[in-house]
Amino acid sequence: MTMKYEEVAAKGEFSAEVAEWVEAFDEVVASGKQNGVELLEALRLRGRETGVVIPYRLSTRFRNTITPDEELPYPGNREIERRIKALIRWNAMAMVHGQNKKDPGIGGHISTYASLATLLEVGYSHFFHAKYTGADGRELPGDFIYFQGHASPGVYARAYLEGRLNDDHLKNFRHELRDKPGLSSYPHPWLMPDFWNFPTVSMGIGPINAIYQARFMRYLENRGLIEKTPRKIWAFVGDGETDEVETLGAISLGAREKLDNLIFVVNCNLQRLDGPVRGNKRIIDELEGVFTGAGWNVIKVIWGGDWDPLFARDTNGLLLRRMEECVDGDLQTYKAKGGTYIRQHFFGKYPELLEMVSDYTDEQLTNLHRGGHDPIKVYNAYKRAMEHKGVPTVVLAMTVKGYGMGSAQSRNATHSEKKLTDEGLAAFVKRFNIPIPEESAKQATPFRPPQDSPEMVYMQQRRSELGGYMPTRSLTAAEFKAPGLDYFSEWLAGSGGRAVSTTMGYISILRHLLKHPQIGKQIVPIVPDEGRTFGMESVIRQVGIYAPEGQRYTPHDKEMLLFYREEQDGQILEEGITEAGSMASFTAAGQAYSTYKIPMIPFYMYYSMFGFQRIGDLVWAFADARCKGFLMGGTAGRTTMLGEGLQHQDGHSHLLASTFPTCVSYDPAYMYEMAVVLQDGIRRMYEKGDDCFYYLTMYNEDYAMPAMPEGAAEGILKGIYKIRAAKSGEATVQLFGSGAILNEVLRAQEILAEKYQIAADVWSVTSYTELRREAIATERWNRLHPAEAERKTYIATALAGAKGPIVAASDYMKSLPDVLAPWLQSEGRCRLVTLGTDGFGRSDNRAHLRRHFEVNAESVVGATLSRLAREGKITGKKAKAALVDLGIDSEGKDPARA
Ligand SMILES: Cc1ncc(C[n+]2csc(CCOP(=O)(O)OP(=O)(O)O)c2C)c(N)n1
Ligand SMILES: [Mg+2]
Repeated sequence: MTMKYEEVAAKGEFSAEVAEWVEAFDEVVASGKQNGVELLEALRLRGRETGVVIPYRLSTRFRNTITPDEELPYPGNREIERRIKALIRWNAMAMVHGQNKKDPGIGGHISTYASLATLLEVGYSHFFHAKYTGADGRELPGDFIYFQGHASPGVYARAYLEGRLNDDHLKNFRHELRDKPGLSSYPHPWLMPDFWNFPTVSMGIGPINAIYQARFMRYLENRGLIEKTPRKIWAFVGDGETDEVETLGAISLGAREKLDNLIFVVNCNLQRLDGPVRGNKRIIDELEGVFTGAGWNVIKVIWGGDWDPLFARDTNGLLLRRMEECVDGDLQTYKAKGGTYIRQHFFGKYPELLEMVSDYTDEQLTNLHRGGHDPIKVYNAYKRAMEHKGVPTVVLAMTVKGYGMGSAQSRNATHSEKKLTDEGLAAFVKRFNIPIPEESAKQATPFRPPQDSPEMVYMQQRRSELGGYMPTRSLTAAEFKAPGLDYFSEWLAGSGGRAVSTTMGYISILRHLLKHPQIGKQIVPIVPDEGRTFGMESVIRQVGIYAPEGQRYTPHDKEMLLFYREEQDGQILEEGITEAGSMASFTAAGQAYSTYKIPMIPFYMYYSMFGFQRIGDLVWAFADARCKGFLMGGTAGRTTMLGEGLQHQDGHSHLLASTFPTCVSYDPAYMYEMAVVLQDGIRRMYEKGDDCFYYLTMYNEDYAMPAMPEGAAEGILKGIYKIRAAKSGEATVQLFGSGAILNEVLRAQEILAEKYQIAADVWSVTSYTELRREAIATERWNRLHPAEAERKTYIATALAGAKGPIVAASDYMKSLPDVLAPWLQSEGRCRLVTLGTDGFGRSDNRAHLRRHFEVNAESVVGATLSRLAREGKITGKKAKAALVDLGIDSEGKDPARA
């Protein structure tokens, strides 16, 4: 063992007595490393007892965690694997380069995969299991891999060699809209549903989803829904990507819940897009500290094997010290400039080091590898990671961005490199020994050796031993029968005059669903520390909160009926205050129908304000992953969520929801509406198999829930139905209401009739978004079929014969009803008058909030009369007097601007 400490001791920093102690320690270590660990642990305890506490250092020396003497020999054929890797490198490069030559600006990345190739290939040849075999011989799903998204050309290139993709695919990289099938830029299950599982390319999304995936796997195991297998979740993460809060923000969950099924590999190529990740520091040191602090097992793979002989010569630790003097910016420059520069500036700093490499040529110095490019080092790191028990492992692998790309290597601009020069391509082919003529090289022609070549045989054999190709996304049509509408009869019947909120109503539906004999166990209630606010105590009592270690304490409320119950097989995921974490759980559960072949039905309930606007990018990835489930936005509505004010009162989540192509959103007013939507949602997603998800808003205002009017179900689902026709006479005005504001609209109908003798119909609009989508689709069809009979939109059909202006009010922004404006025209004039809650929320009670935002019954009446005056149906004078009468301040501040 090298005594690096001697170097410090030599400077006289330690006393002779300390030196003796260190010597004794060395002897203990010589008798076994574990003995050394025990001794240090004992000393630490003793130190604490005697009051000697040293500050904890979370990063160790800048060298590999695994020493050469601990390394296991490589189990594969290195030479063949090197050739396979070279072929993949070439095809990835040829694909991107070729496409950019043909279609300048189409983009793609070549330098990230160049740095990642060994890290992936060692996995492909020796670790990534496509499937496992269960105890009864059944085939079980394999490992999950979260690839660095922009390394996808390398993943495609391997699939091409494997024969899963053909030349046409490669030719159509980033050309998805042609007659031949194309390859998506990045991992998008939506676009390549047989290939990709996990969308990763938005930085930070992959890592947090991987963590919660690992936890969800344990959840399914602990609940007995899947068999325990040694399967792993691998997440390949960029070092720049670790800047994202999502990447590191949830790592403590890994150790807390003992997720030893999770392996992070951070590709530390020291660069991001614009420049160095930590030019003035070392990202590996920083990440080592962060992950160690979070309780992970950290394995550093910094230096390649060709440094080992130099370390062996480094008897006084000077080489390591020199390495530690360098910051990442230096390390990047060395790789960009090569051997001569390295000799002069790295080794040249100390004569002893210069001497150490005097028998090395400049080329040899150029080619001193980094750990992430050395299969033996990587293999050993992965092997340890696989075997590590109790906590997750992070492999911090130092690599070179643009590895092997000649003058483009390790340059700040490397990330954006899409093409090499013709000479660069020829040099690449030569360097990696690709057996193609120079001319083909310059044309960036893909190359696949014959099926019976040693490389192909070896590669196929490795994959077949590991269970098949990866990534692969597949579905097995699971038998699923959704409960019928009669299962929800309790909510269709109304509350019998009892005042309840839709939130409470939802909780009672959830409890009912959890009891369902078939699908009950597949329901996954998810909540971020708002369970009690939402009245979930009864659900906690019913199915328990998931806690992998059970409940290790006696809850203080144990004697109470609704105590805080944690169980190893608890069904609720109570995530704590993390909407991102909750969303990641929702994602793991929402794609379980494909990843685990179990159609789990997640219900994620949260404050609607902290949904789309806070974690919208995770929702986007959720949609990309073809996930299913129910987002339940609680305490919805800018005026219904009272008291809390500006940052709590949501008046726009429905607009945000409308931007997600597969999100079906509803703003139900009554429980029967919610029941109809939930029933149909389960049927549509799980029985019919649509890859969509639902967003429902829920209010915390108590009011009586009416029974479902006859025949309302279709309209509820389509987005609109007439809920109360004018009591007497034909209506001359149409009123639209949604969510809790529907009650205000119904009150307005009465005021209009009683005080102003105006007959109005009231419509419940459950989804402006769905109505608009239908209308757009119908309109598109009409546009594309000008010679055929025009089709009628649903909104037009529903409103057929309904006369007069339309006044719409909701607890959301005016833009929401406005999305229907194009279909609500009459004689060149828009019939629609919109009331909504534009502007920042305020702290006050509902009556004041609704008056302020002009969505109370009086405002609806005022808006109606005002419009009738403009249409000449009543006099302006009468309308003006009415406004005064209704208590509306015509000169008051505009809430949208105030
Ligand atoms: C949320 C988000 N922000 C920005 C980008 C643009 N982007 C793509 S790759 C990249 C740099 C990635 O650097 P790193 O994670 O170190 O990966 P490397 O390519 O170096 O392996 C950036 C900023 C993105 N994809 N996602
Ligand atoms: Mg990087």
